[in-house]
Amino acid sequence: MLFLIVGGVVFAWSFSDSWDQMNQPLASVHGAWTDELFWITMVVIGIVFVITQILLFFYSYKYQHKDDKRAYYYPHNNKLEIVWTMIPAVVMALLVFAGWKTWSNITSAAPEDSVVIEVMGKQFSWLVRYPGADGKLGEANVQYIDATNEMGVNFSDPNSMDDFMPREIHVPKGKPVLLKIRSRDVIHSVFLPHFRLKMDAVPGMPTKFWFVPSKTTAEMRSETGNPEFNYELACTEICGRGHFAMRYILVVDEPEEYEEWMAAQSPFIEQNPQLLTKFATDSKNQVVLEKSAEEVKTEL
Ligand SMILES: [Cu+2]
Repeated sequence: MLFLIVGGVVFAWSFSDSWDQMNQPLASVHGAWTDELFWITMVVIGIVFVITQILLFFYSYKYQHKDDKRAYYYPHNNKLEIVWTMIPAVVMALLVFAGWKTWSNITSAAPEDSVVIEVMGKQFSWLVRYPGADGKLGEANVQYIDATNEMGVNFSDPNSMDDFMPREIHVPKGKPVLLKIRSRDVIHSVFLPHFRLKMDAVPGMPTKFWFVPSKTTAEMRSETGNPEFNYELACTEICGRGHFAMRYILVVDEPEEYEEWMAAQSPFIEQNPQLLTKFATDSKNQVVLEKSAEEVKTEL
């Protein structure tokens, strides 16, 4: 009985103590569906958990061995078997069905007018790329990766010319945002807790996730009363020694502010023009690596 009481108190304490960390304020449209499902599931299994734990400890106390007491022989009851099989089966099926419905809504195709952002995990940081004014990400391939071109963008692809790699992610409030997720080395995982967004970054297997942010960073700062508040992208897959350092700031702007920010960004290739010389291509459009600037100039 002591176990039941102490265990119950610790259980309740762990809930209340970590409440704020576990329940970050919500800032996305689909997050409301996730939260609803989470809380329905939590309440259902919470009630069952509490009842079964109380019975488990209480019965083992009540029916403990006594010399003058014999156990009642009660081998089988079909009705009871059916009841305790059917009820959990139906409840589980309903929860699974609701989860599947919600998940297929969340992972439906992103709207055409989504803001597209590429996020690439590497040991140990995030690399982020925007498609620029043309709205098209240039082609990328691991074979193009070098110390400067960390995302392996093909700079002979015209679509790459206006791609930019900012130090912070900016997204507009109320507009759909599509994250195209890749990894360069091991499995990482994109986690944006305020948006209820989590998706693995898997080498060789691009993944994606789209969402609609519903609160700007400024709104969240006044809601939380914390003027320093920032949305954070964290890696949520233990990926090596520097895993803890994989932190990236995400800013939700009003749409006008977002447009201003976009206009102020300059293409990656403008900041690193030396990459162009590496990407002088032959007729088959194959990259000739490590060409000097002089060689390229003479060829041109
Ligand atoms: Cu990681």
